[in-house]
Amino acid sequence: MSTKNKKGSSFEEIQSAVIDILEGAPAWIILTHVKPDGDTLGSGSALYSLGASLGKKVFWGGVDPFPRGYFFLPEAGSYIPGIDPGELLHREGGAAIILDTSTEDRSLPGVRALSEKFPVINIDHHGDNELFGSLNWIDPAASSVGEMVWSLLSFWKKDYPLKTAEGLYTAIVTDSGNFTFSSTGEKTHRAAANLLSRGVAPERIEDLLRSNRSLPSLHLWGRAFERAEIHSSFAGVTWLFRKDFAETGSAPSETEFLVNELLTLRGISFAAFLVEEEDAVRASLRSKGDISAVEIAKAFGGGGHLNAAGCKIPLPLESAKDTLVELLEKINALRAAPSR
Ligand SMILES: [Mn+2]
Repeated sequence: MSTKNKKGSSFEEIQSAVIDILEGAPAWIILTHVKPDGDTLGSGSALYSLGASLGKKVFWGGVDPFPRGYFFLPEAGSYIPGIDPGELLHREGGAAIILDTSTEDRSLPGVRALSEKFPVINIDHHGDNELFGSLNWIDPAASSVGEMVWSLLSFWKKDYPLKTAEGLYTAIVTDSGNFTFSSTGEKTHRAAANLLSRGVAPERIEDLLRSNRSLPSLHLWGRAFERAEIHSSFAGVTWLFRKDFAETGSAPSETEFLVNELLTLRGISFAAFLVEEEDAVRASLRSKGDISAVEIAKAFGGGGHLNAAGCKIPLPLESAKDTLVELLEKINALRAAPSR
């Protein structure tokens, strides 16, 4: 197993450098990615609780509003939508910590420029991370940033509050697909076991996460399920129009995990969920077996992990879907060809 990051330092060296910055900084400015998910929010909430317990001035936020489904996170109430990290770093000093964010585009504008003047710690598990921090800790083998932050705190030998443990557990359980995705390792389970020993109640988190659905979002998912199609016998595809959100009264954030349902179709090893946005279509892609979701995302200028990726297709929804289906047919033809 490699312990080197892209800059050639071992994880222990990077973790020590992260700890030095966090210990020395009077203020922590924690940043989550666009369309925030359970990993970025759970890890962010966890670090917020830790910083507060250490007497730091802590701020956290991101580009987008806080999604309703995660209001239960201990520090949800302190999240600042549209946070201005530049203004905070100038005013408070300290360091910024960017979580689960592979590209500058997915963070707040100007973050890369800030890293020339201030400590900006980039913690991520996407292999295609653009290393835009002043310190970059990238571990593509980790199931989640939650797992990485857990290992950081274990290495640090810091005691931390239950709120931190709950945030980390939420991050890990959501980003590992309840410990089922291929990125789930022994360390993922060790992290979870340790968090349980610190008082996390898994059934409580599960109940907050899943039994937390709004009726409009159930109607929204129904529309997507009704349209679902199978292409080239291996791909499940569905989509939502902007009007579906308006007509059902759902928020854009209420589609997290929808794409995973397509992968439960018998014989299906690739899933694509398309959402019409103002000027493009946002595609969430999932895969298993020999299909690479990230390769398909890259064909449209996107990125992500082997089995979970995304991209933006600058076309009307129908054309975006047709273009994707054509690509899937080509992939299917290549797979069907006898190997030699
Ligand atoms: Mn993640």
